[in-house]
Amino acid sequence: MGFSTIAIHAGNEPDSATGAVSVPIYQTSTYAQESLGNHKGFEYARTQNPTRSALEKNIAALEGAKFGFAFASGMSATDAVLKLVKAGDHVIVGDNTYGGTFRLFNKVLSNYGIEFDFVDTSDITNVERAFKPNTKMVFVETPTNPIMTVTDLQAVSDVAHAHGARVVCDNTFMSPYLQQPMNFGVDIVVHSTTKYLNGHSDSIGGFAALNNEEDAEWIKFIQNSIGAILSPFDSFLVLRGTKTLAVRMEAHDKNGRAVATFLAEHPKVKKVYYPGLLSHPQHELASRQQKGFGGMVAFETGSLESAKKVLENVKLCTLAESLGGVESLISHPATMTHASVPADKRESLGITDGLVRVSVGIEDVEDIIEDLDQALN
Ligand code: P1T
Repeated sequence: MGFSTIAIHAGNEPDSATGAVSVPIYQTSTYAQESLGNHKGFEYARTQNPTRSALEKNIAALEGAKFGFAFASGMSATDAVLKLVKAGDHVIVGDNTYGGTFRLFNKVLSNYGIEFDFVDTSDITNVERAFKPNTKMVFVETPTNPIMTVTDLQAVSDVAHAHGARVVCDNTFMSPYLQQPMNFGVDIVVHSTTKYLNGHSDSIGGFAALNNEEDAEWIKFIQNSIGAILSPFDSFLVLRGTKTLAVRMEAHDKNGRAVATFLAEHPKVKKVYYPGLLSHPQHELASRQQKGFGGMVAFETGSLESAKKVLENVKLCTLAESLGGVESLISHPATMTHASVPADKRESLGITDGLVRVSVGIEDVEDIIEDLDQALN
């Protein structure tokens, strides 16, 4: 079956009670039991909810995974996946993840005896060198937020598996439409469904998809034990969102390419970070690993002052954190999404005070370009 058919039908069976074509929002905390221990597979809504189950089947199918779990946010999905490792274990992480992921690993989980090393995973020799006898997981984001560095997922999977470690990929920037990490040996895919999967900037959520049954049992146990579940209403919204994922991603990709090309030719722009450009150092890898390049573009204006001018003079693009919605958003990574990354580390990664990030929406692209042009000028 094709991607759009799966997106529209997986998990979306007509409701067994009423025949409703759209999966209902089961807004309930608990379920009546006919007699003691005799129920319809649903006992308590932290543990199971039909709206959430439908979404879990849907996104798992889109990632080509057997199991899927929906969480209250992207961060809680990542946190649940990190509960597969224990105190004394070592995790290799890409050095340019979303700032919140860095914060969770560096400021929270490191307090519980988990050891993290942050390396540039776009160079496989850095990954090879970072392995220790206690390495149990490699966590990558590709392309990275916001510098758009691409990691070779097959190469990382091969190295990690040779060391008996799991590979986790945060696929938020691509969505399963543009990249399916499991095709390259990745064990677990995480998402902030807040972004492209929901696609309409009206829900916070997260997801973990995987094939290993034992790991899936543990993540399900964690989901129920900690309770950072996606609500029925948010599950409904994301399920509605994924039905149009393919058409939205095509539009984001088309507009993203056009905006990146425009920026690359603009005299006020010093550098553009977009894997779809021939000048991107991993353009060839991105072309092989991804079905497209998506709607995330970052560019260097040269100074905080120049960045501020762009950010404060746009009219169509909205100055806001987040990404992946139908509307174009513009942000300043150094003070917004990556403020929790130390300044010297930010600087070395290229997250300068002059860096601006655009989540290119699906408006008419001439209007987005005209807006950026007038703000730059
Ligand atoms: O916000 P939340 O749903 O918890 O997702 C966190 C997250 C995880 N992974 C990636 C790659 C992300 O970009 C994010 C959230 N990012 C933003 C809010 C942002 O503007 O970049």
